[in-house]
Amino acid sequence: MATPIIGIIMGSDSDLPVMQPAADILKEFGIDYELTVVSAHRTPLRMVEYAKTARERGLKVIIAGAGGAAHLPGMVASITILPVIGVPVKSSNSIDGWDSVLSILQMPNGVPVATVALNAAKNAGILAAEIIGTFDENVAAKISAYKSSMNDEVLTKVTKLKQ
Ligand code: RP5
Repeated sequence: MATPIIGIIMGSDSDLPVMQPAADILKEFGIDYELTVVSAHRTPLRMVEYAKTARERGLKVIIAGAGGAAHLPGMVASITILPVIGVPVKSSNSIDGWDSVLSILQMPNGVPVATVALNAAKNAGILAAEIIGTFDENVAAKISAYKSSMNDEVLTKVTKLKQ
């Protein structure tokens, strides 16, 4: 089994349905990833350990999803020097997801988290792949093909509209 280069973590297993598209798109691009639950509040020591060892274990990017008082992406970013992509998860009891968005987005100067849209785990996966594509031409080619096919799909629809 190859060494994962992307870490996908989430605050709870209840986040998995939202976070799964990140894993799916990485699989499509042929990028090895790991996926697990790490909670900033319920397993804080595991979170510290995960973030402290992530780079030495070979990870290049961390995708972190959480909902509510979503401190996981920011706390992980405060510990590791790897780029962290935050996915605000709309949890069932949340105030339309604004709690998750603002908890992840409003980071202090010096500790960035690249925050994607609410529940936008697929975009987090694509962004992570694009970071890998800066030094891996194979991955870069797959992302180019993906973008071309999106473009073609829209143009096909436009052509049909004209008929
Ligand atoms: C957050 O609380 C998790 O990321 C999840 O989005 C939310 C609810 O978690 P559970 O109560 O379903 O475990 O920490």
